[in-house]
Amino acid sequence: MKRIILLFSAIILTSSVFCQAPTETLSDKDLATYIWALSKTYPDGFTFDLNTFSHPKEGLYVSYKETQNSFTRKSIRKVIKHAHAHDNIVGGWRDPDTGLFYFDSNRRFPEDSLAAAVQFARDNGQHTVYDAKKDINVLSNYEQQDIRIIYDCDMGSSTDDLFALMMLYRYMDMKRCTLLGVIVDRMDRANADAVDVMNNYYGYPDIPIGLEKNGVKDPRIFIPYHNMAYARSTDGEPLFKRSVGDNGDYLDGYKLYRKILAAQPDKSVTIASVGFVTCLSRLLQSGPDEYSPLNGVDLVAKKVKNIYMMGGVFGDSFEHDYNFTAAIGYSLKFFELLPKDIDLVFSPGEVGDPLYYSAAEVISDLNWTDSHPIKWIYQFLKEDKFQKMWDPLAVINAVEGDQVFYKLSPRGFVTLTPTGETIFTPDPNGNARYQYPGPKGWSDYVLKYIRLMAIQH
Ligand SMILES: [Ca+2]
Repeated sequence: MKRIILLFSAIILTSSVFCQAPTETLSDKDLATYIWALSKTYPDGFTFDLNTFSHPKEGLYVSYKETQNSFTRKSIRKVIKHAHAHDNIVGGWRDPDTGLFYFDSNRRFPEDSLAAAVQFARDNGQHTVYDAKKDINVLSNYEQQDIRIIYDCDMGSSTDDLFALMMLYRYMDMKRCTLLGVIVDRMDRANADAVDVMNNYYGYPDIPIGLEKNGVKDPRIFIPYHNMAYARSTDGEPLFKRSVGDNGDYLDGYKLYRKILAAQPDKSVTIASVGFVTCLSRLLQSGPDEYSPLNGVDLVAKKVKNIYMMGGVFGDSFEHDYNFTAAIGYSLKFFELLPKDIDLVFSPGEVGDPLYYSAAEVISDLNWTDSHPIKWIYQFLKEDKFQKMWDPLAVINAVEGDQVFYKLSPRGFVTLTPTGETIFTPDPNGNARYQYPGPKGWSDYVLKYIRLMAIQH
């Protein structure tokens, strides 16, 4: 009954009194009554602009630490006072663990200032940044973990490899991970040159790039963007900056793995593998060299913490996995040699299947610039396909952490058959888990999250 009365009072307040009254004419006491009523109307949380007396429709919002722990009706006055002295934004959220409703004063950032908002959240001990336009919360990960990632992709075919790489740069901007290097496991230096363009475009020109030199011969190409690095303007100038350039060379992919791993602390490296496993396979089969006296298996066992892979077909279906089948000899060796105490998390294709990012949405999200490598692909190749966002899932999972964004299967071991089927055998001591497909709300959330990353600049 109490709840009904309070809800009713909130509706009355909203509809009859305050909407007609300019905010500045209200006393803080009246405002506090209103904010209290809002907490009953929006038990899951709200953000409220005291200037416009409305729920904001855009912008990023982060709570100030000064109004932390304001969970009583009495404390709302203090929150309002702080808000008046700052951005005039008041928010509230309910802690599901304690049932307490917390009120806070918020700072507003433009939607394209995610890194600044996350930094502010971290400085203020806040777990989340709220995006009002997309109605999603972004984790600030303020208890910063030391996530060191090697990104292994088959750049030069589907564009989801590019979006996953874009997300890694954005995570770097937010200081949520360190990208140690990019391995291109699709042969042809044009594919590594495309990464060189991306590194430069996103402000990380020195991230090392390795290139597969003895991998899958002539793999299928879905979208032929491999010449993106050599795009020129109408007056003949290169469109995109590069740091390796035409005369530079790339280390063989497995060699770069060895070089990077040897220099890292033990059990510290996360690998996000979203292409073939040729370089990983050659790494495991490698012997001691100038970078490490260890063979590949021992080097991986010593340095690698976990691997997040786009691939695998689990559950009831027995289909071939494209990434593994295209390089079946390498893939079989990879599964055979990978030490069984390295955590493996698979993102099967079916999980990313509902994540359509249309060409129109991509171009719209990148409308903040005329010249952009991904936009170029969609504009100049007249690429109008929907691209499923398979690869970003492995990156998101690697950075956001287990079970934050996704549900995983119980543990087990995964083996690969000579025909490319991934077989999962449940075992509580197993090193492998796979991601379950999410509900529609989850797919919408992830796609919004990828799109929020894309508009940052
Ligand atoms: Ca890929």
